[in-house]
Parts: sequence; C-alpha cells; structure tokens
Amino acid sequence: MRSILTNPGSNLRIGILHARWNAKIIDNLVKGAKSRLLELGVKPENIIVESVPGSFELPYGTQLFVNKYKRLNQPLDAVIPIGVLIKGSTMHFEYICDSTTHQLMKLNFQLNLPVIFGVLTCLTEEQAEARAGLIPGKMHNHGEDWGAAAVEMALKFN
Ligand code: RBF
Repeated sequence: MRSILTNPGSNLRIGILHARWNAKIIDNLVKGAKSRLLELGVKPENIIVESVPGSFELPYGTQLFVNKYKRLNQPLDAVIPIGVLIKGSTMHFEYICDSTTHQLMKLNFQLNLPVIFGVLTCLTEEQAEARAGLIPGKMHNHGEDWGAAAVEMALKFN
C-alpha cells in the first residue's frame, strides 16, 4: 500500500509527444514533465518521448503514437502533447491554437485515454519562457504540472 502512495506511477507508461518549434522552451517543458513523472514513480524506460514538426501536428501525431504502442502490446496510459505557440503578425496563431486545442480535447474521448493539454499559447516569447521555468523568479515550469496531471488522470477511478 505504502509503495502505491509514494510511487503512484510505478506501473504506468506515459508518452510525451513534443513539437519542434521554439526548441529551447520545448526542451525545458519536456524536462519538467519528465522530472515530475520520475518523482511520481514512473520508470525511466516507461517514459516514451517522440516528436512532430509543429503544434498543428500534435493531435494526429498523438493518435498515431497511441495506436503504435497499442499495436506493440505496450499501451500508453496517458499522453502529454507538448507545444509552444507564439503569436506572430498573421492569423496563423489563432487558427493553430483553436484547431489544436479542440482536437486534443476530442482525442481524450476518441482514444478513451487521458490526453493532457501541454500547449502554451503565448503572446510573446518571454511569456512562454516564464511558463517553461526559464526566467528565474518568474512563474514555474508548467511541464511539471502536466507530468502530475498525466499520472493523476491515468489512475483516476481505477
Ligand atoms: N508551430 C508551433 O508549434 N509553434 C508556433 O509558434 C508555430 N508558428 C507557426 C507560424 C507560421 C506562420 C507557420 C506557417 C507555422 C507555424 N507553426 C508553429 C508550425 C505549424 O504548427 C505546423 O507544423 C506547420 O504549419 C505544418 O503543418
């Protein structure tokens, strides 16, 4: 019983799928998510990290990722798609934020699996850096929260 409480994630397999845009920020978010998963007892070999080109590819990439590990008989218990969207001078930001967010939410129900919302939608690069824990004393690494959410949701009502 004690080990279940101190290491809740010890039997879980968690996928992290990250976009490659804004790489420095992404790297720290992935690092934060991984470190919280490890703290919660997920074994290093059960944290599977893959990437896609950009945030727009996260929803379909997540579906491919989940299906691949199902086929291999090593199903994932939750996925953390991670992306960083930063507003530019055109409408791209709005369209990608909107479509990606909606489709990631739908995937929870379509895949019957927790799909965490690991996408930062920021107006400036500085906002994104602060939320990735890259600016000392300002905010914290949201990746850690996403790691905790993945473990909690993977175990919810089990
Ligand atoms: N992908 C991101 O993950 N973050 C961004 O901030 C981002 N900005 C983009 C801005 C423009 C003008 C374009 C054309 C693409 C951007 N993408 C971004 C990439 C997008 O998510 C996707 O990978 C590409 O559009 C290919 O489908």
